[in-house]
Amino acid sequence: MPTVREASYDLFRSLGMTTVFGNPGSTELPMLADFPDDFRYVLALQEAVAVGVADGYAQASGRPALVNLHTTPGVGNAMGAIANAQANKSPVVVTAGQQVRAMMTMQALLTNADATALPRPLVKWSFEVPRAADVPAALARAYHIAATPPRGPVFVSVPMDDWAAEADPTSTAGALGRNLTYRRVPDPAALREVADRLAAASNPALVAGGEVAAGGDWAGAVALADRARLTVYDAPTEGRAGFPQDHPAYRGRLAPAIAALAHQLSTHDFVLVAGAPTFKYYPYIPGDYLAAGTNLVLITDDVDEAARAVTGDALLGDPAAALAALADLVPESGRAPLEARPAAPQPDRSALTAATVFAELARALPPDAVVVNESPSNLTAFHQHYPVRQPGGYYFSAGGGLGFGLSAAVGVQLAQPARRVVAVVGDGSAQYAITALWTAAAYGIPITVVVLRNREYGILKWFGNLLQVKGAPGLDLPGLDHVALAAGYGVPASRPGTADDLAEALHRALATDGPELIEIDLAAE
Ligand code: TZD
Repeated sequence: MPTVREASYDLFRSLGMTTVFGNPGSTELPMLADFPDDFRYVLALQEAVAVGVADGYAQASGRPALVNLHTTPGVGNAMGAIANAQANKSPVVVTAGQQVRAMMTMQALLTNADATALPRPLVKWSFEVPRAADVPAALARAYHIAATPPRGPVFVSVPMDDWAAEADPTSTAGALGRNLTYRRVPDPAALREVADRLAAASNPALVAGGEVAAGGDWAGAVALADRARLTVYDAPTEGRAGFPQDHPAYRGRLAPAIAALAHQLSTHDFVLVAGAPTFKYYPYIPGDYLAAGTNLVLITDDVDEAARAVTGDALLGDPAAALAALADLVPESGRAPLEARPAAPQPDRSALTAATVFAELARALPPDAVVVNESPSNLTAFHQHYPVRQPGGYYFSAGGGLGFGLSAAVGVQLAQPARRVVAVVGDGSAQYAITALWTAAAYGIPITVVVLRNREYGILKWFGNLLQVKGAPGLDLPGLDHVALAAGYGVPASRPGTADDLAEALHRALATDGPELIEIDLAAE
């Protein structure tokens, strides 16, 4: 009779989850005992980093990623990253250790007193197995829930004595080898109606959300935009790109403020939003959600997203499949294809502004490179100067929790060894997951980290102006030296002072087989 541990590893293997991201404590050691040779353990030095790495890995591999955390304090440390994974719709299977069953009632040290309540609002399913023998069945259920759209994190707490218990052969056999098809096809009649509305519109637009390309390609979105002559935008505060940003029909990102967004869409009589919430706004600038003549339809596989949308009709189903189907349904438009916007003027190379840095990145990186962005005050400059050209080429945390950038870059690079991954992070943001540098160095993960040092929480000063807040403390960050920090974690680093030096440093970093860090002292625009 296999033990719970043996049966669980058989299950993980059958589900393709042979990498375990984690940070162990004594309550996790029974799970990690006799760790099988065909599995890989990726150690993070803090739990938020473990989950952030797994989030990047899950998104970039398109499959659930397995995390193992320490009991209460470990899960507690990871909460911000679990919130990010929820917003990113990232299928992360979080397991955590728990005290032995015999000592849970007396609440011995390391007992997670209310294990399932701890991460509850952030996960799709939170569970502690009533019977040790059913741990493999619970893990299988967790995997399938995480993988079903809308995808997201799940949590299973496992008492540490469960791993050595005998697995229930019947429930284990039931859990192994099941195949689920997760994609939901939209209603054909409703799709037909959307196709008719698109065809009848005089100036239709597509807002391509990140979920459009979550399956790894955006061909349906491109085919539909080309055929129906759609003007294409990114959704505001989106975590991924859903459309090639060097396509002539692409017009940039929508503003995250209510009135500004309505204004941007006001020339369109019909707007199709696919794979993004309508809309994720911030800050609050009140106004009408849409101009009087603009009609909107949302296509999403997230029931809650459809229900809470502030305006427009909604159609439930897989957004990529829906766009591909619509491309077949709509007639070829008689309108002329859109011409590309004029390119943004090349920034002056004499000073290392954010714009100069991003223009250098756009020059240096191959088209299939991946940028993980966590540089809050430079987001607009980034999108002006760095076009995302291939699916999966851009990640940003849709949850807004800092620490995603450095961690997710490590996970994306592990999932996509053939692509070069660059993390672009602010000097403030870098601190929330700085130990990810150690993981990158320890496992030879060849990310390039570009730290933009402005010695402040720049975006918070910008918000301070907007909100007319004066005299707020805690917004300056003097004295951070990332070249020295990188050295402490075993990552080679440099601080180029000119655009030419930066180009050379990037060239070097992109050619090495380990991580490198480049710190830029940002010049003001
Ligand atoms: N804590 C966490 C976990 N997430 C957050 N988003 C914040 C705090 C608040 N916050 C922001 O939303 S942006 C920001 C903070 C502290 C400043 C980031 O500083 P930076 O970048 O140096 O990385 P900028 O470009 O100077 O703003």
